[in-house]
Amino acid sequence: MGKADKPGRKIISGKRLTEEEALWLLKNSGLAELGQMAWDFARTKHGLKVYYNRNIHLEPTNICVFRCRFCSFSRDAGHADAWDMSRSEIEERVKSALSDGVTEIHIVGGVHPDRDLHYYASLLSHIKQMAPGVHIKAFTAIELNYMFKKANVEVNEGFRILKSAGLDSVPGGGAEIFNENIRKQICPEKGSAHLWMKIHEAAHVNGIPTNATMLYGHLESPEDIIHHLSVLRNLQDRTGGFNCFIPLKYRNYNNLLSDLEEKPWIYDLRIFALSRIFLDNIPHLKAYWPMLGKPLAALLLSFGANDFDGTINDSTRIYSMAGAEEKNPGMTTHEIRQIIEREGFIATERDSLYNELM
Ligand code: V47
Repeated sequence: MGKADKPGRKIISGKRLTEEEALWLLKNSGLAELGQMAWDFARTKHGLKVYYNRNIHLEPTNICVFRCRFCSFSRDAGHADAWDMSRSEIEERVKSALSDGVTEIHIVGGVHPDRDLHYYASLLSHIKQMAPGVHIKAFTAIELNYMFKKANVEVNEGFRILKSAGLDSVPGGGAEIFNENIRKQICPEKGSAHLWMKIHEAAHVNGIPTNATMLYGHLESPEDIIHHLSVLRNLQDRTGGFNCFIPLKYRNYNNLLSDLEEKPWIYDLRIFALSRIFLDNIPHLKAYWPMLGKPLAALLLSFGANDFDGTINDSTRIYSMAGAEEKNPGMTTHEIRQIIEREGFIATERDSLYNELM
């Protein structure tokens, strides 16, 4: 590509970037230029609003049949650090979340060898009975595929069962990076990119909105990043079912890829800004603070992110076990609002479908 500002001019005129232009920008654009485009794009879409919510994560178990090389969370049954919550333990957590006024419970965990669709449907019904007004966002595509297969239930039927048990939406995990060669190196046993897409498409077709993620900062190339974003943009053109995109920065503590250095924060800014301008059809971009740390998540609000995620209430271990700065992540809404407002934005509480709450 010739002129440095060619794709930039295209963005300003409201046209969609091609893969080639996006790749050029990711490789060649100055950070300020890329940041400015993402800023303009986000302001056009959301003004100065930045969203947050009141949520907890529930990680019922870290016992997992897979050994993804980037994962610091999974353990074999019987390991000293393995956990497997009982129903009453889960009940306690839901009760405490209710008394904290949460509006969302995000459930993900290890792919437990003994748990199938019926186990999880019963868990969802139980939680929904206790907390009928709370949105349940649950299970990565990889967990869903395993539980459907184990119960010998076809995907659409599986979603119908989970939806009637209380599933409201599906989180974005398990996407990692869609290039199959890299996937084989970082998570050889995990389902393919095609499988991840198939599950999300089926969720959308069954009226269940989902999120999408991308694990970056490990072995992937700039081409792999653009490929990943492009696959998501194409599916979104067909279904419109993605609410939010969440780039997840690879953290290197205590896993089988620990030899890889973490990328510097300047790379995070580029990934977020580029994602914002390329994914013109996915409304929200989340800076997930428990993974990134509060200062970096705050900075990313000026590079296209418009969602800070939530209060968390010290309920997730995936990222603290992987080396994230936040060892017991939790914030009050007051603290979240202060961070957002200090960066010059309008802190706006949302529900899980991005309706504003007063
Ligand atoms: O798929 C695991 C990632 C994901 C590491 O939908 C790691 O709102 C970095 O998807 N370094 C699960 N990342 C979490 C997830 C998520 C998180 C927050 C919000 C939402 C949402 C979804 O966590 C996994 C994997 O990509 N992950 N280990 C690690 N060492």
